[in-house]
Amino acid sequence: MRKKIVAGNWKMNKTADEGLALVSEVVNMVNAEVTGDVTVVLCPPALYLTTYKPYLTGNKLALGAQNCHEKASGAYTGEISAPMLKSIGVDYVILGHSERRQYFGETNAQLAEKVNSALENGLTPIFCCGESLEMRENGDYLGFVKAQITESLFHLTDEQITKVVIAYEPIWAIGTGLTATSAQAQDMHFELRQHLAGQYGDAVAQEISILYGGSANAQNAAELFAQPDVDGGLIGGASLKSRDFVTVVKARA
Ligand code: 3PY
Repeated sequence: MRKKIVAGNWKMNKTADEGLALVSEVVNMVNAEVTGDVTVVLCPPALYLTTYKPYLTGNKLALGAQNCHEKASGAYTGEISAPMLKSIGVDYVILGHSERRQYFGETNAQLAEKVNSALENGLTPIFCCGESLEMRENGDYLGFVKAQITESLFHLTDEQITKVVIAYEPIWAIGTGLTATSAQAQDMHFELRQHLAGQYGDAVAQEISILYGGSANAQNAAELFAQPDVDGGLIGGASLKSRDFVTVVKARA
């Protein structure tokens, strides 16, 4: 059975107090209302991780960071490493979000190193992939997304790849209000699982959770999650409102 996961990517939002109010609401709602088997990962800005950690009570909630550096330590001003995240009790780290690829120039090769560092330090990478609108309309978008996975993940062993969570986030659906239809999401997730099976075999591919991201929200989550290869969601805007986020969580539980 693949792990069902709903992760909230807060991006660069919320002051410390606003964030703490959101965490408290989400924790209370999840513990009171969610009975099914789902892991809920909160990914606030790194600055707040230590403060929020003690508030994540219950057995469903985990803490995630939005990025880490590929090196363990050194002269990299402003950066945060995987061992540092692990040392404060973080379990997950989002890697290769399209915003980091676009604004910070992250490459598939660099992301391979970040994935290695996360795994070496006992963090679960949530590895993001996805194509632009131009690519979807005019290009080999499937080949493009498969190459992101090949170049950043296919050096891993069978054991390591099963520790990675993949998030398919079409860039044209991020922050645009557009969402992939459930059929488009399922087609891509199925293709990505086939791609993983080609490298690692079907049994391993069946163990890897593939999340959908890109304007998933309280209205469309149930239909997306009903697809056989959609194992959960990486949620942007809707993770900033407790009721909306917990509605998404309940759609997956
Ligand atoms: C979105 O939902 O827009 C996201 O980018 C989630 O990571």
